[in-house]
Amino acid sequence: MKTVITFGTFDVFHIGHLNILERAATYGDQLIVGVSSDELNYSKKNRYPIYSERDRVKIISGLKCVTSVFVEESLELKLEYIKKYHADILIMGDDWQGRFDWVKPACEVIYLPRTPSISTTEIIEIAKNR
Ligand code: C2G
Repeated sequence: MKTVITFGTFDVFHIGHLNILERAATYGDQLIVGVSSDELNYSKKNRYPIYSERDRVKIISGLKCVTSVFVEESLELKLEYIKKYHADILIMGDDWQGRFDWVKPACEVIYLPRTPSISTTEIIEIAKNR
């Protein structure tokens, strides 16, 4: 049984999010997703997500390709989460290229190409200007 783990905020869920989760799932038998907490998001981006942590967890949990979801409280806890969920592969989009190579002694790390031309930030900007 091969376990894939991935992480993200998945705020204002869009096709880029679905693409990476569906692709990540094909690398193993089960896909575990760490959804960044509201507080982690605030500390990274200086703003709270549009969708609450509870709603983001519910959206990701409802996807066919996702086996289970937990709340990611800190970027530095990656290794602990990998061990806790017995993950064999960590998959992230390539905007994180190289950033999580430090977990390589514990599991394989793969960065997949991002879906071009879509991001939560762009969606928010477009919606603001409508
Ligand atoms: N993504 C993608 N294509 C896009 C937008 C996002 O493939 N057009 C991917 C990102 O590369 C990431 C995942 O979707 O792997 C989630 O993206 P975000 O919600 O932006 O996550 P982020 O805020 O980068 O949080 O521990 C890591 C963090 O929790 C990641």
